[in-house]
Amino acid sequence: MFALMDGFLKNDSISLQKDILRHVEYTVARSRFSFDDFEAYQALAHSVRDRLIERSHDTQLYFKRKDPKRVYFLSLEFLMGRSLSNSVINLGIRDQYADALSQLGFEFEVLAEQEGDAALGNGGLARLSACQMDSMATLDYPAWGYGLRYEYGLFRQVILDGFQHEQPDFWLNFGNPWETERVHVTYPVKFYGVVEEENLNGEKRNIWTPGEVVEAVAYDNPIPGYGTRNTITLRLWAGKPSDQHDMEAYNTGDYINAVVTRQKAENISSVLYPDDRSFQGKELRLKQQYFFVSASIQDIIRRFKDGHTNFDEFPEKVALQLNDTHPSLAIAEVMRVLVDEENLGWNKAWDIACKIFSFTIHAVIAEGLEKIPVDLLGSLLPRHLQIIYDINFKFVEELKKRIGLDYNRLSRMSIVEEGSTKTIRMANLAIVCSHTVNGVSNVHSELLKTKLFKDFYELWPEKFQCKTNGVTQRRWIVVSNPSLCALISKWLGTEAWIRDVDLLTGLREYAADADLQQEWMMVKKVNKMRLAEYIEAMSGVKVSLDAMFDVQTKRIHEYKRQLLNILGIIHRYDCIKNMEKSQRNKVVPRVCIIGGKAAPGYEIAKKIIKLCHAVAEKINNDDDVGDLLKLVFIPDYNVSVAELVIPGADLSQHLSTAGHEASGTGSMKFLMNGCLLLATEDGSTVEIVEEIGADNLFLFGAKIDEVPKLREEGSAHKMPLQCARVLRMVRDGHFGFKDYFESLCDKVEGNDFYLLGSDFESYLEAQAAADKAFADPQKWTQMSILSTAGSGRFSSDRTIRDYAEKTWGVEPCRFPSDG
Ligand code: 26M
Repeated sequence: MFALMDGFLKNDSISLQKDILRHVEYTVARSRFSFDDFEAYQALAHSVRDRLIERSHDTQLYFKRKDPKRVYFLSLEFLMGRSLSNSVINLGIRDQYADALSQLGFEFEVLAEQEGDAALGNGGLARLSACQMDSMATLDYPAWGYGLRYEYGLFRQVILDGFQHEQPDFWLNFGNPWETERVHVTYPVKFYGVVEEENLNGEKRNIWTPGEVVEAVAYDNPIPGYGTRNTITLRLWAGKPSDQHDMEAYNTGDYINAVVTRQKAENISSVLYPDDRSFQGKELRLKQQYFFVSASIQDIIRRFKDGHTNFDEFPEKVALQLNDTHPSLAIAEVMRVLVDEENLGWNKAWDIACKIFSFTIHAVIAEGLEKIPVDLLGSLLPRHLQIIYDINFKFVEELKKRIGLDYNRLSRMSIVEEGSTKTIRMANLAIVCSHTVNGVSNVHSELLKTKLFKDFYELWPEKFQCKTNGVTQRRWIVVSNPSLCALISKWLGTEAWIRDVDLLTGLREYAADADLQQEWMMVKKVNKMRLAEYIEAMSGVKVSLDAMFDVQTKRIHEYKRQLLNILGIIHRYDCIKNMEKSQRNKVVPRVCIIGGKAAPGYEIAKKIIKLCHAVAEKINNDDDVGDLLKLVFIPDYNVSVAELVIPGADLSQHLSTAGHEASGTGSMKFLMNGCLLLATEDGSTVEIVEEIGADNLFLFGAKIDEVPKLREEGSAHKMPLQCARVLRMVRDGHFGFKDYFESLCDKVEGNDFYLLGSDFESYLEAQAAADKAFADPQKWTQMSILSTAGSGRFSSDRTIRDYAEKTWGVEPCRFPSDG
């Protein structure tokens, strides 16, 4: 089996060239003498795909032979972005491909731009899944990702007259060269119907007769590791009509209806829910959750049974990671399969379930947690509702023995919430069954223990862990910032930091070195140039490269306070306008860049986008201000836009009201790219401060424990004058649309839940400190180098190693080859 250790395919540039031409001719079906950029991209992608497939096969066969414990990462969202550059870099053959292409008259970078994003997720949680897949592959863990193959990814944001409009993202339109459809890997997934108790030889059995069956088909997406031959798989499920179920309908003669019903099956995986806030109790969403969970569990059990007969060994071979509550029906599904189909008996099944699940929470507030109406669950998944009731009954009985008849506490901890609509608390279910529960930063994990899940922490302190988030330096430095990557390797004298990111601390000793600073500034300049070109192409605004590029890009949310940023920009504009002309040469010029999508139903967030455009319109057309201040909104922010924006940023803003951002991962990407942070002490920022020191970034605002008191005090009396003044400008119609913006102003001047008023002065001070630092290029550059040097802790490699060792109990399983 290992005779051809490094595979059939050769990677020298001549072989790659032939390979690309072969794909032009036979896969893309164009003449090898005449093809355009897109066709060249397709052929190139197929050539890379061949290499990925070979490595996946090798990896899977090797895992099968070694039979290690595997970890299965269950997530309803993965924001993978583009795959081409990332793949060839991880395969270690980017330069060879670039050579091959240039001989054919094409440029690698240009072809890479042809690829669309795979945007099967909303924001932080979804991009985190993608970063973690990269780390699991690179660190050689025997891991699988499981998710849904949405036909429509996150909506495309189109701005018309400054307003957000949503357009469907039919991303599979031109085919997807990275995936492989596995026509033989399909499972029936059941819905609706009835459960009947049967007596079989004196034993009670629950028989679920479904009302609908949909087939789940696997689509495999290879995830190559860097510096290893290991290539793991992200398996995404798509809905297909099930023949098994249709037979009856055809037999009854209702042919037309039967065909129409078949079509409905595909709806399950058709569209990603675009809200990253809360649960709305929609049936289709619940169907999506169960569909992907059921197919994944069937797949995992099939793999286990291929080689094992005794379920006692299951926990030694399987770890299941729940990415938030979205996949937590997996718990009820595992119980159903073990009890109803494998006949293990409840206690044994429960014992197994409790050993395999672990659970990551990404939410901060109780309102963000999923609660499924019992009526909905009972109609869609009648057997699962029974199982959840049984789990809860046993849990509450046990709890009574441990804590006595404290009914308040019992009802808080119960999986079932009584009330006008009875619901299932998915987080409680996940905590009860998981052996470990973790938050995504230190402060968030503490908050889980002291507030959100205090009762559970007191019952099971040993379950609670912290896994501070991280991002992959392969995507966020090597792929997106090749010039910085080369510079770092040059000064460290090695590329080893790409796998061993702690080595970045080696840059610290050169932070004051004039030569490094010079080269560092050059790299930033080049990246700013790329970004400036993009801005001009998107918005027509010309920006000065000497200005500070100040960026806030993330989903639009009230708690992330893009409004604070915009009010600060209005204040800056107002100051410049009121300044003596002779004083204006002291102003540090700024290009303020804001980008992000608002959930389609989130009215206030949409108004913030409109306000940004209205203010930009005014400022950018004011010749009196010129290059001293520009404001641009970057439309349709996604992974590939982030790859362009982040390397070009001088300053980035992370303004969440303290206590509201569980972690925040954008900040880590900016940090790696030598961008200085202006931030509140929230989520992972607290840990970033520990790594790089408080004097290496610009902190402001109320701290987490000050927030409740400030809220109690109310806002009116502490509204600073400058803030009142900018709000007045908005109210007076300085930027037009005064009626439309009224409700935004009311929120700040009303109860000001997100504390814009009370943080405003401190925010302006931090901004002034940033201006001052930027005016001293040496100092700024040194801080920039120290930011990158201190970013190693925020690599997803660290996070994943921690999960593997402390949560999953899995070990690396590396295919024996040179890479
Ligand atoms: C739930 C139900 C129905 C439809 C959508 C959802 C839903 C989807 C995504 C709810 C929340 C979702 O994401 C939340 C999220 O992205 N949380 C962020 O997770 C990051 C990674 O841990 C953290 O860094 C951020 O602080 C946190 O806000």
